[in-house]
Amino acid sequence: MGKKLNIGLIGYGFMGRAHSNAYRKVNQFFDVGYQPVLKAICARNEAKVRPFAEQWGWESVETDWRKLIERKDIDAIDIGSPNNTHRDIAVAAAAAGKMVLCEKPLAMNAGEGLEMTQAVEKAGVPNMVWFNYRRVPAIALAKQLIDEGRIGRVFHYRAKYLQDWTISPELPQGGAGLWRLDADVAGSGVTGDLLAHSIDTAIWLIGGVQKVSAMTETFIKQRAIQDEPGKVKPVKIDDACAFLARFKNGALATFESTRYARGRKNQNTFEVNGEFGSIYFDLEDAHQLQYFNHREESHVHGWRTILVTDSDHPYMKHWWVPGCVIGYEHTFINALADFLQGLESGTPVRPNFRDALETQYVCDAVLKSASTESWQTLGK
Ligand code: SOE
Repeated sequence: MGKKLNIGLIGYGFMGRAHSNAYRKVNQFFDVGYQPVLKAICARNEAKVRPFAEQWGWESVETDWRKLIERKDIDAIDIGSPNNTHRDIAVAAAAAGKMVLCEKPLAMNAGEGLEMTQAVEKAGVPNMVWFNYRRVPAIALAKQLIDEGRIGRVFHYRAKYLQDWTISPELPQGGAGLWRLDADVAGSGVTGDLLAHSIDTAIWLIGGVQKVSAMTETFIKQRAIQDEPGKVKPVKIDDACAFLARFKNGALATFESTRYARGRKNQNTFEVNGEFGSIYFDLEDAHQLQYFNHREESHVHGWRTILVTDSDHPYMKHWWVPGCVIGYEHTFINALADFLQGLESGTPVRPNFRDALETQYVCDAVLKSASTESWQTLGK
């Protein structure tokens, strides 16, 4: 089963479940030289974290992340807690010589992200950011098709990330699940939470971003505070954001994200238009990739739908027989397998903190562009 790797996970919310599931399943499906051990789960609320530990098979519980980091029996710290905790935990974990895995977005802002990146690089510890959508087989196939030169020079990239769960003005901000609506905890709204995914995917597929011009809107200006009945607080997050971008290679892009698109639950799409073809992906049909090949004879031109479930498609040989689709949770298992394979092979996994910092710089530039109504140019 490989070398044991003792994990200390911080956070038991949505991502705590997704990561716990990945630690439990990875060795069942991937032949990797490391075996994660669910050593300790950490969260401030002991009454809630204890049953979580029991449900998922965590061996022990901590209520203070500093104690978790001090423990000699922990090899890797996994940060699945809200964004305003990422920096302090990652910097302390790296200083203690632990491997660090961190949920997206890397940080509240690029300043914090830089500190975190410098900390893991100085300590020389393996690190990864859970941009799980890179591990959707169809998105990994899109990367393969682009890298194989099948669509040639890329002219356009068009990304959308749409949800609808915050439309009600009655929805409070802060606390479990709803910390994403509180700028003091999340750093930003859809830009950090959703567009960070789209930007990470875009940089991976197309390359670096040169400049951006953005607009944002906060539709509901104040909300009640979940954990403080009777109190309201101004809403400081961006509810929606749209921006234009120019990539360093000259391609043009549009990105749009909102939590106010009635009927769209988690629609994460992109289209790439190149000289010889185009590619389209929609997370709500995650097992498919649309591909148009202009180099075919013109009488058979047309978009084709590739069912990305064959054993020669990315990741799929580890799962079921062709035609049997995998889902959201598998993207985390695939990501973890890549992290462990990186440890084994000595070729570190991507995206690492440095990659996620690049995305963070784009997020910061987008927010600055929106607040100053100006184009923002990214550094080299
Ligand atoms: C927000 O609703 C959210 O849970 C994001 O935080 C995740 O990163 C995204 O994958 C799904 O939506």
